[in-house]
Amino acid sequence: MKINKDVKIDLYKRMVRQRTFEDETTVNFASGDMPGFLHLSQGEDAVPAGTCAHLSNEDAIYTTHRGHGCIIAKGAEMKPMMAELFGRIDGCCKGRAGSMHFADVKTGCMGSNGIVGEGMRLALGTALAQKYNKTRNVTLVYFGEGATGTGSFHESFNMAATLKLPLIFICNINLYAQMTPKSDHIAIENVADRAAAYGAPGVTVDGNDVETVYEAMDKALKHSRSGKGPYLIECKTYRHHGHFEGDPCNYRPEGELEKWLKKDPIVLYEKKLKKEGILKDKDIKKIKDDTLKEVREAVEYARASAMPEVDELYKDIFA
Ligand SMILES: Cc1ncc(C[n+]2csc(CCOP(=O)(O)OP(=O)(O)O)c2C)c(N)n1
Repeated sequence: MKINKDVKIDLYKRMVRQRTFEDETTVNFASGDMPGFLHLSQGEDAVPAGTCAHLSNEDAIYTTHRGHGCIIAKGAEMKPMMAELFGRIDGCCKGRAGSMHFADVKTGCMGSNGIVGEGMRLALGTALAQKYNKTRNVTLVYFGEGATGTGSFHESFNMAATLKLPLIFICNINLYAQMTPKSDHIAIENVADRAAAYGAPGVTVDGNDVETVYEAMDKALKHSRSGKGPYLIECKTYRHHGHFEGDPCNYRPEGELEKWLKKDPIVLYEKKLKKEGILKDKDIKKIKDDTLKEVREAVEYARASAMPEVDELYKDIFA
């Protein structure tokens, strides 16, 4: 597949936006000003970038407790996202959702989810609506390998395949479910093999190579948009930070992080784009500087936003 220059720059920018947002989040969380729990995805940045670059606001995504990157790559604005992380009233969910339950419906970000595997059941509903309304839109659901052991994964995949729903399953293999290594809870090498059990295609790709992810997503979209049902893309990658911010990571073998840092998807792509003459050092610096400015403005916006009043707790409740 030939990827044009504009798409390549777009893929790079999507990764830098995710990384910069999360790096600044790390700093603000460490200062103690941000409440709650944080699960970050630095290192996995190529997966949201390569998949979301194909989508419009009418396509939907569901993410996990580690969902900031996907939501940024899908196009949500940084200011309401950062305000949400600070628990403020100007947050995208009025400060009620925090990091693990972000939603931004206008950009198709239908919800993150702190319950492992549960995004898949919700995604099934959106995909069913898309098919029923003959929209040709798709739904993506992101999850880690830990979630592939849940009943939700098997039930949702089976139902999506039986009903031929436009649902694309994106599995981020980051080698751990919390602190448990993949080989301790999954007996097969590639979880993509499981798609065959439901009569759907499944592929395994290098999740640190953004163009490879982009190409895999192109094939998945052709399949799912044409009414053939679900598709599974397994992306092999690594999270640079711990399971949560503050995790001492003492379950990682020595040298593992360093090995993966050499395969940092942003660094690899910078090298490629420079070699191809698409970006020069000064272009890269400008993209990074502009993004950092935007993120820092989002932090200022969030800090200046008010805390929600207590009566906010009783609004927008469906019962
Ligand atoms: C139903 C449920 N069981 C257990 C947990 C506790 N828990 C939080 S994250 C996690 C591991 C998830 O691993 P994975 O799906 O691989 O995603 P990753 O954290 O690696 O992105 C677990 C077990 C939970 N949140 N929900």
